[in-house]
Amino acid sequence: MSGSRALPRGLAAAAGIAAALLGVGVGELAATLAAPTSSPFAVVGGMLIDAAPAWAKDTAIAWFGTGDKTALLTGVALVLLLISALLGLAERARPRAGVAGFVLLGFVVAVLAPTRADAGALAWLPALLCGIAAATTVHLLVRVLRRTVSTPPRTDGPSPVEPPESVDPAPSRRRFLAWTAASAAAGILATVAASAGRAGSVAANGVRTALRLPKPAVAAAPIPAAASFDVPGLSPVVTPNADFYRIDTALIVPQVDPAQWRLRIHGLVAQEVTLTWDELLSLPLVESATTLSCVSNEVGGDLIGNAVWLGYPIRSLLARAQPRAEADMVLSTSVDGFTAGTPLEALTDDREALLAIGMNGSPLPVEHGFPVRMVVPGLYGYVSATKWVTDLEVTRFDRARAYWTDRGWSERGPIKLESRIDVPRPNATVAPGATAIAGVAWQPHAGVSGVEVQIDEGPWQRADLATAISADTWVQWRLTWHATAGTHAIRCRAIGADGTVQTADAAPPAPDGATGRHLVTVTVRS
Ligand SMILES: Nc1nc2c(c(=O)[nH]1)N[C@H]1C(S)=C(S)[C@@H](COP(=O)(O)O)O[C@H]1N2
Ligand SMILES: [Mo]
Repeated sequence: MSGSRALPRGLAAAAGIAAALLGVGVGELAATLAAPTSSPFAVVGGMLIDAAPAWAKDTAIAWFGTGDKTALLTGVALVLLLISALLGLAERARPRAGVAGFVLLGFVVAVLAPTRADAGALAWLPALLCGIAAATTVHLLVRVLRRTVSTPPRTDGPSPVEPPESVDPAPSRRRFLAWTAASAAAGILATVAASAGRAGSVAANGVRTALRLPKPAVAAAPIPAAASFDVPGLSPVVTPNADFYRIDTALIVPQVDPAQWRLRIHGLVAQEVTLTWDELLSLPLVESATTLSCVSNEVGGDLIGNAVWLGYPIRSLLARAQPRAEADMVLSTSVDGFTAGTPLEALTDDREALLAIGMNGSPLPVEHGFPVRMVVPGLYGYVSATKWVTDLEVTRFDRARAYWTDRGWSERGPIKLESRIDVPRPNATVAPGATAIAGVAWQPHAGVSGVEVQIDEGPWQRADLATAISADTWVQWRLTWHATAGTHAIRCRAIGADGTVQTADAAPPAPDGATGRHLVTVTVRS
């Protein structure tokens, strides 16, 4: 009997999947030991992230929010499982076809890995080992599978007239299943061990915990009590670090040792400047509250937060470097290759644009840019808030392009005037009578002078505004509503410091930030 035809397809696919799992385990282990930023998953995921156009980032964030990375990696894993099942089938149809497929996959990723910005010298190794391990495994497993059906012709049979003894395939099948399960289990174990090892050896976390921030030369004024309304469910005026949204392209959070950290300021400058961590700490640091928003924040969305940052004014650093007259942009680069293009003016005017090392009284959390990031009042994060920053190139908008501007987002990204209803929650059911409607409003750098609320198609009513920390931060607002039975639509709109009314025109986040008015529908019991 001919081998392939009788081989169950399902088992061959299972062999492919088990081989891939073992390969992934080997690749992840190799990454942890030799090239932490070059896990095959991180390489493929990172390339997909970099290839994504504006609408794709927008859709991913709209669907998955800050879980966009988990969603991406899950997607990559599912595609890999599908491909490996197919390679199992290929190996069944034609010995070594699956082997070739896995070797090719590993090879392609190994060639791509060193092109990533954060690649180390051994970046190519994990993917190569992953491919070889998967190829070897699929070959061996399918060979065992073949034995479950094709048995050698019996030349020493007892008697030619007796019907050929039917070979019992059960033991070899059991052996196949055992080996397949063992390969899959070993792969999963290795992957778990590798990620645990990576999490445990996160160097930056240890250094960060031991660190004590210097006292600011200019401390932020204490947050006035009048900055906060006592309304349950209303966003706190200062967002705790643990609740602060996180958006970046890093699948593996960059680990930067402050002792090795350098910031180079160069380009169109009279004087190149290099700054070390110790030098930065010895400078007179400033504390300042600034609201940071992501351009991908939808109307009513939560990709926004307010923190008290500790850092050194970027304008003072640039004053040392002395930008040339023709310069109009600073291209900041992070260790992982992300770039942002910030108008030079926003970094040299009187706003508190900081090279920040502290966030709400502690060193920057690793995922928020430890040890050093930028924070610029009034600009969306994608054009200003580079985390893990190591390089500032003074240049021109017509000469340099940044990460997101290369992908269809606008060159300039001033944060738009917006407001959000936090209380009541969308689709809440509330009791009739006096009910608090409350939220936040912002236009960092410019400031907000008022908020108005509309119930159904009624008149716009002025809400109470809390005391703003400064024009750079969002401000809480509140209105007492005498709720009557039925379903009601609540809308809000902010009034800018200059009297501008927040627009009703709805625009999506791409290419330069969403607009429109937040609408919350509630049901009031009778
Ligand atoms: N290195 C790096 N810095 C980055 C990004 C990034 O992808 N990589 N994303 C930017 C974007 S789009 C935003 S909105 C802010 C978010 O900062 P947070 O994660 O601390 O809230 O970081 C900015 N800085
Ligand atoms: Mo963003």
